[in-house]
Amino acid sequence: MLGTTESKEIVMEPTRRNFLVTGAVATTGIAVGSQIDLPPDAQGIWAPGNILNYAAHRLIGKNALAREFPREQISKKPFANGEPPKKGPYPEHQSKNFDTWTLEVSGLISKPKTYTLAELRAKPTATQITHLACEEGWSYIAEWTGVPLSTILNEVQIASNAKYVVYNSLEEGWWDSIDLDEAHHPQTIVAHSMNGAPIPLNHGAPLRLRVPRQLGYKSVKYLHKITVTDSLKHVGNGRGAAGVDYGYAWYNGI
Ligand SMILES: Nc1nc2c(c(=O)[nH]1)N[C@H]1C(S)=C(S)[C@@H](COP(=O)(O)O)O[C@H]1N2
Ligand SMILES: [Mo]
Repeated sequence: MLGTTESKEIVMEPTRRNFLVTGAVATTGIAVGSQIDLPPDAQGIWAPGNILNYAAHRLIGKNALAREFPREQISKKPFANGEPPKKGPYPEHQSKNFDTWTLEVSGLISKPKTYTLAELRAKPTATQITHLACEEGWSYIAEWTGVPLSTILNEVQIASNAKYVVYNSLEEGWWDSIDLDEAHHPQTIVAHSMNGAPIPLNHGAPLRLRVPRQLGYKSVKYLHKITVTDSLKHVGNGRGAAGVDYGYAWYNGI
């Protein structure tokens, strides 16, 4: 699972390292001055790069849009990385055409809610044709349609001290989180359709959080649970995402 880009950084030149550390210290100063939180994975050897990347994006581009493409550029054969779970509750939902699938929303909100798939499909949608890039090097362009995450957050009424949205796959070991800027961003959507049809199994049926401003691994498939929180310290490994343990940065803006 360890991305090659990350492993390269282990042998980085001392000068580059100094630059990163200095840059990160400077950026951390700016970030603190601008009241940007440090990313939850600002620990250990990746801290300088992680802090730099996150703070820079938050300072200069928090409302920037991910690039969108014309329909002709949709990939004919999008590559699916992996298959849905063959054990646990997933196959049962699949055998019922996902009629039993739900999305539970809880945490620091005043109106906890468990959405059925039908309820989500009935909501006003946002559509985007965006690029999904894996850290391993391949990528594809697809059209995604779904409910803006902001619509859901507004409905459940998040608390004023909320800071992060944690999201879980029904697939064991896959969870991640984003800050509220990313969560409210218009291109962050709870996708239920891909290229005009329900999301295919291997691409995350029936729901996927599409986070097009970051690398592919943030777009968690088989989405079934969302939790709003003020801190990631007590969630899972305390570092914001399952993938951080495998060397994926918590924030990886593109
Ligand atoms: N539940 C789940 N979500 C996941 C993954 C996964 O294995 N399981 N892989 C991630 C990675 S590393 C990438 S690059 C993309 C791949 O999306 P694709 O299968 O549509 O190509 O999904 C991300 N979301
Ligand atoms: Mo990936």
